[in-house]
Order: sequence, then C-alpha cells, then structure tokens
Amino acid sequence: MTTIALWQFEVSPYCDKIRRILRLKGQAFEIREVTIADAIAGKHKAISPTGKLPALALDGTVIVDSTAIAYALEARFPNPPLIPQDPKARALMHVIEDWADESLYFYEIAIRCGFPENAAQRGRDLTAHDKGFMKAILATQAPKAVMKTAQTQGIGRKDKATILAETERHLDAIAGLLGDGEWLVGDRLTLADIAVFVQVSCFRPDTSVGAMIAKRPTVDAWLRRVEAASG
Ligand SMILES: N[C@@H](CCC(=O)N[C@@H](CS)C(=O)NCC(=O)O)C(=O)O
Repeated sequence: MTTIALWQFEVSPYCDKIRRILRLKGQAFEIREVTIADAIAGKHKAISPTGKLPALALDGTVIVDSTAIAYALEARFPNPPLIPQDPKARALMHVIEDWADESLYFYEIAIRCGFPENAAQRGRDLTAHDKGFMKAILATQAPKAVMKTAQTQGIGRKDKATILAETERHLDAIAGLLGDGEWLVGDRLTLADIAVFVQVSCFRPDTSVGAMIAKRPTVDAWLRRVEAASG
C-alpha cells in the first residue's frame, strides 16, 4: 500500500487536474494544503524548489509539475488509461494539454484576477485556507500578485474586450475539437479533457464567459461530462 500525498493550493487548476486524475484512477491520497501565507514564507520550497504546485509524493519520490505527475501516475496506475498509445492521438493530446497549461491558464488569471468584478471573489478563494489578521490583507493582495504573472506573459496587458474575444475563439476551438464526438481526442476521456476542463471551469463563473458557454451546447455538455467522470 502506497501513500500518495498532494501538496496543493486548492484553487489551482493544475492541482485540480491531479486530484481528478487520482480519482479517475481510483487512488486515495492525502492533501497537504499550502496557504498563501506559507507560500510567501517559502515553506513549500523544501518540497517544490521552484515554488510551484502541485507536487506529488509517490513511492517515496516527489514529482513537481502537473504534466510530469500525470505521466508518472499513468505509468504507475495504467487503468483507466488517460494517455493514448497511438502516436497521432498521443501527439494531439500533448498539444492540447500544453495549450491548456501554457495559454488558457493566463486567460484564467486575467479573467478571475484582472477583471475588477471578479477579483474580490478570487481573493477570497485564494486565501480560503489562510487564517488570522493577515487573511483580509492577503485576499486583496493575492489577486494582484497573481495578475503580475499574466502581465509578464502578455495576456494580462490586453484590454477586457480583447481577452473576451480571444476566450471566445478558445471556446470555439473546444467546440471544433469535439465536433459531434464526446471527447477532445478520440473516443474516450484523456488527459487533454482534464487539462482543458480545469482551466475552463476556473473562468466559467465570469458572467460573460458563462454566457458564451451557454451559447455553445456541445461545450456545455462536454463540461458536464468531464465533471461527471472525474468529479
Ligand atoms: N507547469 C506547472 C504550473 C504550476 C503553477 O503555475 N502553479 C501555480 C498555482 S496555479 C503556482 O504554484 N504558483 C506559485 C508561484 O508561481 O510561485 C504545472 O503544470 O504544474
């Protein structure tokens, strides 16, 4: 019996990705929540030298980065398979996962932390596990600190109308990948579905994005399908 431990920020889409993979593979795991105050103090750096989470302890080894963790879990617990063996399907899955991790993530930040109407809620979410007198201060500061990463990346410097127009194109891409099928790659759920789902479900609560999804029934149905399979 192996003890699996996940160091996480609960609200992180990448940490959600790993929780969903573990659930799909029927693996019990322990959570080690890292608060914003702990992260500022660098308390998690002994586990994750880059300061990024998720990190997963598996068979006595700590793995950092959600993609590395996903491949390690696939090797250790092959069933149900989430990474296709067929080279073309595997390549498409990889490209979609990387798009979710390296592009959609910054829309998530720009929409949730950068749009003023969402920032207060995101601050509360980010600091849900913090305690004490610093909690309220961190709740106002955390969205601004996170937003700096999207500004450095570039998406965070665009205006709201542009960010929403680009988000709409991303939703169209999801609809296009689905066509009249049920999953993004092939005929079963893969890591691509999980990776895209966790990012979209973060920005879905935005009113404008919610309306865009409501106009795309195949995307809406796919979101429900992934949630039902991995929730
Ligand atoms: N490529 C990494 C990205 C992980 C990542 O950016 N995690 C964020 C939380 S959503 C984080 O740890 N941020 C803290 C920091 O940048 O110091 C992965 O897939 O795990």
